[in-house]
Amino acid sequence: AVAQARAAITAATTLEELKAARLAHQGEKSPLALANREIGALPPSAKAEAGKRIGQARGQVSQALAARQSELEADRDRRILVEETVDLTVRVPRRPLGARHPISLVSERVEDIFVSMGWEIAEGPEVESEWLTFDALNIPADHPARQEQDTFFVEPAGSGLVLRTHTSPVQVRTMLDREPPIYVLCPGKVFRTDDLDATHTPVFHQFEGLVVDEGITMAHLKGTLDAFVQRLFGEGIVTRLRPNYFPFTEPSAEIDCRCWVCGGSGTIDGDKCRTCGGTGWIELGGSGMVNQRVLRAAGVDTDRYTGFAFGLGIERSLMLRHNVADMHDIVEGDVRFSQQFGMEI
Ligand code: FA5
Repeated sequence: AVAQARAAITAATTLEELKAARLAHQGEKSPLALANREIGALPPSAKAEAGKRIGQARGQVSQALAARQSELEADRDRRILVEETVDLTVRVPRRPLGARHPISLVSERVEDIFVSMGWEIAEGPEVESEWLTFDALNIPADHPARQEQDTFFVEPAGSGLVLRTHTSPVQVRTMLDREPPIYVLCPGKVFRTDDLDATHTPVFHQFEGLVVDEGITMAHLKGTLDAFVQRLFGEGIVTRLRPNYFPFTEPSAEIDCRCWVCGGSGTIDGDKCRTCGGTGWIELGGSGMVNQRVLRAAGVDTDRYTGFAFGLGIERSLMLRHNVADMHDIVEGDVRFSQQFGMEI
């Protein structure tokens, strides 16, 4: 019976199997337990000897069980240590990192360029008064230019508030706020009821430049724009000033850059270039000498001071600088698009 028990105990490879072996060889129905019970029926002379032998046998079985028990427990502990190991070096999925939007990067770069020329940054609200957005800029209610900049009006009708259609109201705010000499850059978000297409978006960004000082001429405007464009886009970039009309500047000029997709030819493989609409030029913004009427409305002494101003689209600047062919990429907010630009532009 001891040999059988030992065999069963050794054969047990798990704690469950050992439990079964213990029941079979140490339990109430085990051969040794049965033998123990039969001692009572033996003649008195044989009782002591039988009791001793069965006691020894039960002791041996107990020992074997205990030994196997601790072996199997040690096995189990080792296995748990391996199976439940925490590997602190494993790469776990993290919340994906975002990226700074290139519009922010270009805006900061433009600001840096002007700040390095000694200009200051000025800001104004996106919900702006109609008076500052239009009237003070020589765009009265019946002026056709008011319709040209398709305006979002703020309810209720007649509130006198609009979502600013350009950054030019910040010009007026600045002139009302401080005395010349004024050298400010006003970056910000603007809104128009334009449909989203390859070169337009209803919410876009402009930066407005304003200089008011003694003896300022159109030559200062041209020199400033040239210096700026060369620093933002690089040496080779070609620009042109095209006579134009803005109510708030006189004379006025459109600032264009040569189209970077078709190289200025207006066609790609015989088809009309979609980026510049076949003109070979991309319009960057408007500029001019600040209209005397605007200076006067803002309380500037026009006998003493003249000024120039310009307003450029940041989206257009980004497209030009980084060969972005479609405005959709800029507004859709796909982090993979932003990631291409890194942290600095
Ligand atoms: C103006 O907004 C004038 N305030 C600019 C100005 C300032 C002129 C100071 C003179 C003196 P314009 O409407 O042309 O001008 O817009 C300026 C630039 O904004 C455009 O040249 C273009 O680069 C950009 N822009 C206009 N509409 C959109 C649009 N829907 N999406 C993206 N960019 C646009």
